[in-house]
Amino acid sequence: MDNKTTQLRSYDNTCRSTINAVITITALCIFTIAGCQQQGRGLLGEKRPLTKDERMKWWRDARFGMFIHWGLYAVPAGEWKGKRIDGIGEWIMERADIPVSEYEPLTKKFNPVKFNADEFVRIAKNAGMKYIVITSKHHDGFCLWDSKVTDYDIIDASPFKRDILKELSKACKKQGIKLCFYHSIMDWHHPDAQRPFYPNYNDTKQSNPNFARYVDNYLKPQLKELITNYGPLGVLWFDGEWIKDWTEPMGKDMFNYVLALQPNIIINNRVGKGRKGMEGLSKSEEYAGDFGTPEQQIPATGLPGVDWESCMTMNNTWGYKSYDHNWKSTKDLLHKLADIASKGGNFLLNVGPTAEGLIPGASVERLAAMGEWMEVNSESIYGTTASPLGKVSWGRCTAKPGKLYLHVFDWPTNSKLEVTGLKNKVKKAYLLADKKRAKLSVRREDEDKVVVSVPSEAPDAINTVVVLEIKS
Ligand code: H79
Repeated sequence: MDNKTTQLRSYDNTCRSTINAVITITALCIFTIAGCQQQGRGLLGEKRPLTKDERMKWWRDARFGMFIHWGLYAVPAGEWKGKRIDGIGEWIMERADIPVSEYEPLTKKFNPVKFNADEFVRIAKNAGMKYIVITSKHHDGFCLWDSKVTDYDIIDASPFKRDILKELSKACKKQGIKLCFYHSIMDWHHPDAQRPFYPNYNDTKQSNPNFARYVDNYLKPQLKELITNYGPLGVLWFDGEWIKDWTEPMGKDMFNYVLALQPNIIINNRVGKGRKGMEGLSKSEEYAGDFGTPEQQIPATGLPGVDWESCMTMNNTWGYKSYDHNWKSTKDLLHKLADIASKGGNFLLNVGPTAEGLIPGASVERLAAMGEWMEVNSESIYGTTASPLGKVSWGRCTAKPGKLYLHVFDWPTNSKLEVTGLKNKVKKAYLLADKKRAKLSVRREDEDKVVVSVPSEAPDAINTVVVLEIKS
């Protein structure tokens, strides 16, 4: 009964209708639900689901988060048996055709004694990030917490024997950062999942006849552990949903299962089968999930009413690779942050800690530099919505009620910043970095064009924000 009632309840107030698989539900169940909802309590004792807008509020305001890909793959760090393995580091088990019998012993070498959860969280917070999404379990199946349903975890299998997620959960709580988990649906280690497909763990044409057993006895209990013992969580970030065994009804069931455990949690669209490849947005509203997940890319435009988050690496890998030095510049990263915010999305920027437990120096430096910009300019990112001006020639634009933030990447050479597409009266213009908010003069040149007089030199070489207070 628990499953059925869960399904009914969780379609949240936007009511994604199609209440499937509940045809046989008894009147008793229905009365139970009605009773619980009237009291404002869920069946598991929590408050009943909020509206989607209420659930998404903190996430939409946050705009910037840290992705952490960390696991056994940090030990080989991109090399296997003396050879450099192409591709993303966390896929080395698949890319180098490593059997479980040879991959498992990496647990003995995973001893990240330099790990300091407070330091990880501090690095994220100082960058201006509001949430952290860490791999509780990636496709290789290794678990960063003390899972009761497996010994393939940090406590039972590694010499480290410290619960990484517990330490992060405490540090996040202390520093006011939302903790979120990435959890892979696909599992190359579990015999009832993709393990038997070796050497093609990612073979999308095969299915495992015992997959339902993996979902019921392993995947779901793990999620329950994570939500119950490490929560409340901000987001559950699923991945690996493209496998043949996983179906949209299973995705909806999982969505409901998770919401029943924590009604205000946010779940990405990879819980189901609706994602359009790496572009990441959902094919339609019919599919499960709260937000779209473009991977390593930024949509050309925003989509009104659609929540999305671009996840991206700073070099070419998610999991640590010792020889990947192809780092994006701070300028590029800050421009991406403004670009994403100007289209109404979130930026989930990745770090891949080493097997010693450190975030690579190149990442730390870039995050610190982003933090310096955010320290001055975060008002133009947090809680903003997409640009009402469309494309602007000199940079990007974000908005709040009564305010436009002009993110100027290319500073005008003649001290005249032209803003086209703006019919509203401009009440005041100033540089966001200017604490005194000294007025910049504004001249209307056309029905839909104003010109702001700005200093001859760009105050910030990467992105200077000019604020326009406008009459709505
Ligand atoms: O965790 C990081 C990567 O390890 C993981 N996602 C990020 C966040 C990732 N898994 N796979 N990939 C990245 C690339 C794989 C893409 C493919 Fe497919 C899987 C090609 C075919 C199957 C998904 C489904 C993308 C296109 C179709």
